[in-house]
Amino acid sequence: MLPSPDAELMAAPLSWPELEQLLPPQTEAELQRQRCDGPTNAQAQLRLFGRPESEVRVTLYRDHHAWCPYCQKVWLWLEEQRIPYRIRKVTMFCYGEKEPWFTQRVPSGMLPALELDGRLITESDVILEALERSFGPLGQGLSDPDVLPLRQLERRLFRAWCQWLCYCEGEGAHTASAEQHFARMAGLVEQALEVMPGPFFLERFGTADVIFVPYLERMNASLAYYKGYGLRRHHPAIDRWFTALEQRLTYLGTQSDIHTHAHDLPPQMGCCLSSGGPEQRRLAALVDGGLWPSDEPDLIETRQPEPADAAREALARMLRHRQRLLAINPEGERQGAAAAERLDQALRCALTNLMAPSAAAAVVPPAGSAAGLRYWRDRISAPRDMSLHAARRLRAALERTAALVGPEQGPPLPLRDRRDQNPAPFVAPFVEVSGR
Ligand SMILES: N[C@@H](CCC(=O)N[C@@H](CS)C(=O)NCC(=O)O)C(=O)O
Repeated sequence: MLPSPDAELMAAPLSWPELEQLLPPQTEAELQRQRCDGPTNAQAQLRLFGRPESEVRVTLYRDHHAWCPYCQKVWLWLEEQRIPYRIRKVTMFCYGEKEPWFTQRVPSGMLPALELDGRLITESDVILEALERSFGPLGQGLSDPDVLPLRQLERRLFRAWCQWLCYCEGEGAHTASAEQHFARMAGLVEQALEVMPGPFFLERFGTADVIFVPYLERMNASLAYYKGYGLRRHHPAIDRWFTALEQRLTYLGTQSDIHTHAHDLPPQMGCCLSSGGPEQRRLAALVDGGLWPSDEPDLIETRQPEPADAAREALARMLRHRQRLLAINPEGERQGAAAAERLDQALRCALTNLMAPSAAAAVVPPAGSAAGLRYWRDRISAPRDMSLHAARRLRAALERTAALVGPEQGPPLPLRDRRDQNPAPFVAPFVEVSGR
């Protein structure tokens, strides 16, 4: 006899050891080796690409959360060129206190910074120039006559985006003209792509593409969320470019998603203003809820199909940090032992549901745990915590599980700063990774 849906709903969540058993066994040494030599990932402190550590000449200082666009540019360049390098992560002003060891070296605290053969360099373009001199350009280099006009175009597009995103609220004439100006600039970007035989800005993938990556990714996310504007739908050549980029493991390791950018940009940009129409509000609610069909035309964040291990990746990352995740949730320990126990059980329910083969067989979390589950849903950050697909899977599982017990939301995400995302509780003391 088939179990009734009610019986399925009554099922208990898996215990922590049972959840651990759903993952293939992996030693810490294997994990570190994969981070060091495997595909691009946000957790590595050392990248060797199979080479000896003695070859490392570069240290990249980038932000903990992978929110800084200029850091992404340098990070992607190093990954594409497979240059062995160390990574030291630094806190941005908007989410915590700058590390004194960093401000001693870079008094302004600005990121990215890079050490090359012991020489400290700041300003992302100056960094790329120095890297090109030492290791050769990525395709056509920064000062190539074909690349220079593309760099200027990227800045024009950037300014048009800022103008629309940060200075235009609602649906008035001012907003319409900012939107038109942005669409014209994006049209110029399309023309630049369309004259090429392939999907990239020049014949081969190179510096020009790397320069466009951080802000086109942020434009795609923020314009969908704050303006209801689907960049990839309105501009097919830009969509083709993103689709080709998504074939590269280097990009996938640095790629963020719509939810993360929608909420990391306001404190970085000063503010992001919503157009407030019905379509914009609908799209923003879909993103915040964490559940939307992957073919929603104005919310295309990837055209890569979901990899088979997306749920396992999310589970592994949650298990690694579960104690800290439980400790920082305001619905937990600070409310007493019963609340802590409820939250522990709720998280196990969500992770059990994440791994369940069918959404119908949902384990119901304890009453009163919806806000705690949504607190985590709202704070998963890609690629800091996990890849885009894993993050999407996990948000959906948290939301589906929370919805079984109620509509309560967690505290709203702050706009002026993201001190709720202070990395301090998660930061392992820096250890020089040495020996292989
Ligand atoms: N022109 C600089 C801009 C760098 C920049 O604006 N960095 C920001 C982050 S995106 C920063 O480090 N701000 C200090 C902070 O937020 O902590 C470059 O290209 O490197």
